[in-house]
Amino acid sequence: MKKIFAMTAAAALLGATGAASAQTVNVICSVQAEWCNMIATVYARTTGVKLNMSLKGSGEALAQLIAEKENPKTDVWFGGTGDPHLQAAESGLTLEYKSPSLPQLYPWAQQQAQQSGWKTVGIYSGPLGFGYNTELLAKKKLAVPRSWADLLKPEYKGDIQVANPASSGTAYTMIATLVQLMGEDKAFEYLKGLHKNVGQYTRSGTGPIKAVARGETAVSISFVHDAPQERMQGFPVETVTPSEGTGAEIGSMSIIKGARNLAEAKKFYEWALTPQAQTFGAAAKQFQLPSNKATPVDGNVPDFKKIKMIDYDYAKYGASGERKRLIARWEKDVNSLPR
Ligand code: S7P
Repeated sequence: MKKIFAMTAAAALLGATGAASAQTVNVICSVQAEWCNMIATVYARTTGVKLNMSLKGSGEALAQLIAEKENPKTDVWFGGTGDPHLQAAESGLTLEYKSPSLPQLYPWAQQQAQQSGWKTVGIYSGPLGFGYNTELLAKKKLAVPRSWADLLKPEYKGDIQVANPASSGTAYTMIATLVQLMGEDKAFEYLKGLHKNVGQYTRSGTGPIKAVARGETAVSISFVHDAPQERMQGFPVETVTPSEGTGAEIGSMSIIKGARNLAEAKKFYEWALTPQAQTFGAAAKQFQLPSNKATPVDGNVPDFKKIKMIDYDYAKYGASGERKRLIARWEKDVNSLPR
């Protein structure tokens, strides 16, 4: 019902400008498939413009954009953690574009745009935490982990999943969060301890919460907003945020430098910043906090006021050199160790 309402609202919004056209926009979509597919359907119906969607996690999306730098095939990169968008901006992969809608966005979304030299913009935010399978924890007689420190306890050995930071923006957010919380050397000592308890490093950031839902692992390090969708499907999934504090992503959107369909890319970008377009996140059961201040906030969106958040330095940890250096250190100091 909600979904139909959201589609109707978007259709009304676009009705005035939605003349049929044979245009297409090539989009790398780094949110979950349901949201990507919903906006593609609505946008085509209401504007006549086809969104050619390629679904990729943030780390993989950045790798693709680097590979196509000399001959870009993508027009817009929609969603995904903000750090790789900042790295893309710094590497000259994305186009400077100052949206007239910026004043309608929360300060964190505007700051993301400013820090990138107007080459990206925040479209949502969401905190990092732990997902857990209530039935599996009970069966294994394990307590709910409530702190980063808890995850090092030997009883969780093999029962924690997190993504691989070399391929996942979610996992990079974890490393950057720990470095800011503990200082770099202590954070890497921590990551070595965590490594002993990790049963599997997944390719994508959403893999671990899905594994929790299916009962393949008891605990995941995941974005908290990715859990309600699993719960709504009947899986016994709950989340908690670590008592020491945690970081958050600023999910972002960028126009690609050299975009072949630039005019249409800008129209789609503007649409994606409207409150109406941003309702499709929750309609597709994705519960990040939308960046437009006028977008209604669904009750499943995590309440940041109740979470101990660190003051995440997006500029520093989104810088290309820093990101590459920390990932390389993780490969060398942590991933090379036996488990
Ligand atoms: O849509 C859910 C979500 O967690 O996935 C995005 C992102 O693609 C994760 O990428 P990685 O696979 O590289 O970790 C997040 O921005 C988003 O909140």
